[in-house]
Amino acid sequence: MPSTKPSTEYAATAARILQTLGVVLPAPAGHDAPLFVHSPIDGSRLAALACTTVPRLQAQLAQAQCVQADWQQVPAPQRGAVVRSFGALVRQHKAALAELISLEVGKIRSESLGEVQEVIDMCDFAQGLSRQLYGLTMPSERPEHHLRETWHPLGVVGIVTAFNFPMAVWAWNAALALVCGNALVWKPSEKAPLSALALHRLLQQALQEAGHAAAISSVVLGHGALGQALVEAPEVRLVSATGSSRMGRAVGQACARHFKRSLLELGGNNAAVVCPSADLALALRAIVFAAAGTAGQRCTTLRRLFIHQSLYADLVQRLQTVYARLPVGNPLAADTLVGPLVDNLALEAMQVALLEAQALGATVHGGQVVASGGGSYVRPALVEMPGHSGPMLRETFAPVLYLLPFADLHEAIALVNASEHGLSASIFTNDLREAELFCSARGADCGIVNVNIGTSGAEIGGAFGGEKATGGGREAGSDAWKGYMRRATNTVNYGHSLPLAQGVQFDV
Ligand code: UN1
Repeated sequence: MPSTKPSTEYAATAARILQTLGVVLPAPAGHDAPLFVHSPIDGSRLAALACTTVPRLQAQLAQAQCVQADWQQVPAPQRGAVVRSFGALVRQHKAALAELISLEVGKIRSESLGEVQEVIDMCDFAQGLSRQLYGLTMPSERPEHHLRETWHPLGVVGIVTAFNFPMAVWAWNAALALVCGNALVWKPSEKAPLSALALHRLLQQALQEAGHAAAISSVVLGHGALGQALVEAPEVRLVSATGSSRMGRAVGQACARHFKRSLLELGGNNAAVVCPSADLALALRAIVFAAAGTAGQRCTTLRRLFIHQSLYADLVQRLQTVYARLPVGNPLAADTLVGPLVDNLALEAMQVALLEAQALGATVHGGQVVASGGGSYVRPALVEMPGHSGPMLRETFAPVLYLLPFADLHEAIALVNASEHGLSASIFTNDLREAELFCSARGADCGIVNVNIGTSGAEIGGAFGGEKATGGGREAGSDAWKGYMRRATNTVNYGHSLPLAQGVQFDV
């Protein structure tokens, strides 16, 4: 897959974007191991950065805790105004930010623009929310008493994000955490620090223009050990972590040890069911975007497809036809739909999964490695499985779609739920009963359950997250903001007597 630009030009383009945004990259000192950033497009180096040391992280956390005291006193609508200004800056620099995402993680242009749009949407949402941090009032059982709940800032929030959504997932957390009155420390993926530094620079600008302290939000760069130090730090009241279930388990356990909150958004082995009444042309488009879009590297990517036996041969044939002509290549090229995998390890994991499936007797269509001159490009794979087993039971972060026929919807729902993860599931049907069953308590056991759309590409207005090994956290819309605040239940006695609840008598 030839690059459309010589590799040095990618580094130059990234440097130009960062410079326009006013980002000063942390330069590595001579004796430290630098963090090398590569472009998945051709494997070329984009930058070498200094990692944040643990003492430096601790200093940033101490500063964050210090400014937390002031930030939580700023009225929420004023905090919302800062998030609105940040969103306006992101709008202004949308194209440059999107280009940086494409360079650093290899997304096609349209998807990179979509990711930046998700940041903007989140800012709009959070700004509106800043006037709607509602608490309930409840009737008290006692005369002349008032019972209500009030919501208060929680404290410093640590945000750990993955490479595949290097801007949007932080924005889901940051926009809410900020209007909720919390300071932030962000550890982005070591594979995508430039996107983080660029986006964060705009937040710094918005904070500065409104006269707020820079330390309200900061970025730290490094590997797992730094993330662990962030999670363990006493200043951090909530850790929001996106990534593998293995990482999430460690984060969740560490948070539990310190009685701090965790908000986990982990893997998904997402499934869709195609029923006999489905609109097949619509289902086909939805399935291909969900399974092959983003080169299979979304946590919401469709990985398991259960097709009613009456349609199986027809739909698999149609999928094969579409898959065979999917344009795989340089994500900056206008007609590309499938860009590169993030690195060679991802490519190896995909090949291992395909070999395992073949050893079980599966038929694999596609999945070939595409010669690229540096990047890890593959043709998306369709895998006809002999049963629900082997690699089909785990999340491989690559464009592999496992296919299995089913006879009865209840059987298909059981297969959807026979996964350690519980992020996203879809049904394609025109039968109201089937659709409602799938969305009901007897249906898919996921955090996101869709009808006649794919498993990926959720809007920010709904709460995002899933069950089981997906971690149980909810981010973005709906009432996810409550995770970033502490709730106080207030009982106010405005009378002159002291009746006790539950009729208890205690006269002294
Ligand atoms: C992720 O892959 O971690 O629903 C997030 C989607 C996107 C977010 C994915 N809005 O696919």
